[in-house]
Amino acid sequence: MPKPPMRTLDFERLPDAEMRRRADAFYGSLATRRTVRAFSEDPIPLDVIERCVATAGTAPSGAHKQPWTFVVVTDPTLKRTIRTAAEAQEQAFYGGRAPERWLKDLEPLATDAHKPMLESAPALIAVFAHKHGAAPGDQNYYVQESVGIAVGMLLAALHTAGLATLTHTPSPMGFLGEILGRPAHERAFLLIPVGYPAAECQVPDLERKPLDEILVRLDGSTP
Ligand code: IYR
Repeated sequence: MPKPPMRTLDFERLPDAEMRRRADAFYGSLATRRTVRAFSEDPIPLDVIERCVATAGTAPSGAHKQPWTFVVVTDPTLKRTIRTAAEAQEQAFYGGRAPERWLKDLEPLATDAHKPMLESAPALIAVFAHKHGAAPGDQNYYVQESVGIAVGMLLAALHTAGLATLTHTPSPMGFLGEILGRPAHERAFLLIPVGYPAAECQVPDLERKPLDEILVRLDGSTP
């Protein structure tokens, strides 16, 4: 078998102090990210969204299949159609489809079936995961993981660029592919309203788990 083409990695080793400075700076910035549910209608520079989608597209993926499509919706009519369809699902969810326990767990977030942000946010990014390739027999691998990583990078990029987001998951989300005319091998993964927060935007007063609760160290030093 011939060897696949390879090239030398472009990688810069940094001094420890600089690594810490960068890690702390990135943490400091991302720690201020909050999910936003009240958006200003002010327009945003759309090329910034496109630059952030380019960052998402640098994510690793199973067998480098890059199984994602990001549809940026700014058309007011389409946004309204999406809102109407999403609210129909949410009404069913909050009105009985969701188990009591789930609704109780959502109480601290103060969410409900009304989704005005799907119209007020200047842009919606609909993320689609490719269940398989477009051509017959074309497989994809670790699709959920790959698209999840890409979305994480997208959210970080948008936050870093000064934009607020909501990771919205109307369920089921099949209506998105229909409204946006996506091919059958693409499955709606997430709907992300993007914009500036509304003036006086309120967010739940939540705590994040401390490092000691999320990090396990197995360095061989403890008996
Ligand atoms: N999709 C619904 C419900 C919802 C579910 C979870 I899990 C959340 O973290 C937040 C909301 C909604 O968007 O309201």
